[in-house]
Amino acid sequence: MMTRLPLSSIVGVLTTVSPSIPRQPYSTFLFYSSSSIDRVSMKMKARTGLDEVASDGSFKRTESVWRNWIKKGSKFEPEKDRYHLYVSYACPWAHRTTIVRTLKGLEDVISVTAVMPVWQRTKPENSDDTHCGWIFANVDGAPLQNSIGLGGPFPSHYPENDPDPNFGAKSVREIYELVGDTAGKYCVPILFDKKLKTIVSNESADIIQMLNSEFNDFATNTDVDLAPEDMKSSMDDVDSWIYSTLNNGVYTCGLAQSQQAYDTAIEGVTNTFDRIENILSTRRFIAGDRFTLSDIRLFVTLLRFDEIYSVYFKCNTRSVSNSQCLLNYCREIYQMEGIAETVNMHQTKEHYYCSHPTLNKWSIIPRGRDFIQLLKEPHNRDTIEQP
Ligand SMILES: N[C@@H](CCC(=O)N[C@@H](CS)C(=O)NCC(=O)O)C(=O)O
Repeated sequence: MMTRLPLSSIVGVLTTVSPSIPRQPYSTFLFYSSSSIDRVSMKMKARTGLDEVASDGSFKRTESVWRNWIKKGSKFEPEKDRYHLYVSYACPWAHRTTIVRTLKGLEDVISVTAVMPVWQRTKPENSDDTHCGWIFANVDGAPLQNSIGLGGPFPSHYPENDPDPNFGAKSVREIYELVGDTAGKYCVPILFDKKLKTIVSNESADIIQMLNSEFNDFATNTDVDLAPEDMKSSMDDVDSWIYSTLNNGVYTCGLAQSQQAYDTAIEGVTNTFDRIENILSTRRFIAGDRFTLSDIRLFVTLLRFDEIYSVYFKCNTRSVSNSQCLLNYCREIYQMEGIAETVNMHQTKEHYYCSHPTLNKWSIIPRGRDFIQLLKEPHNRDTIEQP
């Protein structure tokens, strides 16, 4: 258990298929053998983000399916040591939850386990099952490579990652199977109920709201309210366009399977980048004068932008380091108490660059210019005039 988070071989899947094979809707799961392009098609839901491709080549994220809510008097009572977060340091959606857990002072209330960064075969013993995804640390494990046996070696555990403390599961997929999930993909974050042994939610946008408002009887920082009533409409507004064009837009660029899909997505990323740089030149925070959940949602994307999205997802029209307001905005957030401990750029880069052999077969990790070092420098956000 983390004490201080305080925080496919998918044999030639989809993107490497012969041009003679038509692209399939994301709801159709395809397996190709790299040598013979031997096609087996099974009608089932997408099981990894790499399969979520519409017929025009654009990435379409599957909606989260576990959407329960923790509330006093409900089946899911707020309680100390009842709920567990499964996260990845790499995942921006999961990162939202660990930041809120830290800022609210819920480290002793909600336990956390971070999975290992590089996706692996989740049923390696079954040669017909080519799913790849998140696995837990294995302290006795041999060094790993990527899911097609290249790259690395990657350790089988890091000091910040632990085996699954609840069930000894080897993969996140096992957690989903344990609760009888039949619909979704095997993603993090998961807010897990240890008492009822089920998933409460796998939607980060909901989890961060619950952590903010439902655990005040146990939180250390009850005075921290990251979604004040009078800011909610401004937050909803910025969240919606930032989600579609930037938080998810970077994935739509990076996972596009047609030039047209990429062109549309990069236009959105670029315009939003300029729009937020402009907003942050006169406003200290994205939804107004106070730091809110909307800033956390934006920060986790900006944090990964220069080192990963700009390079790996081809979002190279802009960079945070060349955008003065955005850079200083990120510095201010990174330097807030507890936030730096939720960031692990090493595991984040290792995940992205090494988990999708169709995008980076040899799992080479670009060196970058040490964005984290830039975030440690002084910021100027206190010079922004408050209304
Ligand atoms: N809507 C979800 C999205 C979560 C999500 O897509 N997580 C990714 C990691 S960044 C994941 O676990 N993907 C697993 C996969 O694609 O197999 C949320 O915001 O919580």
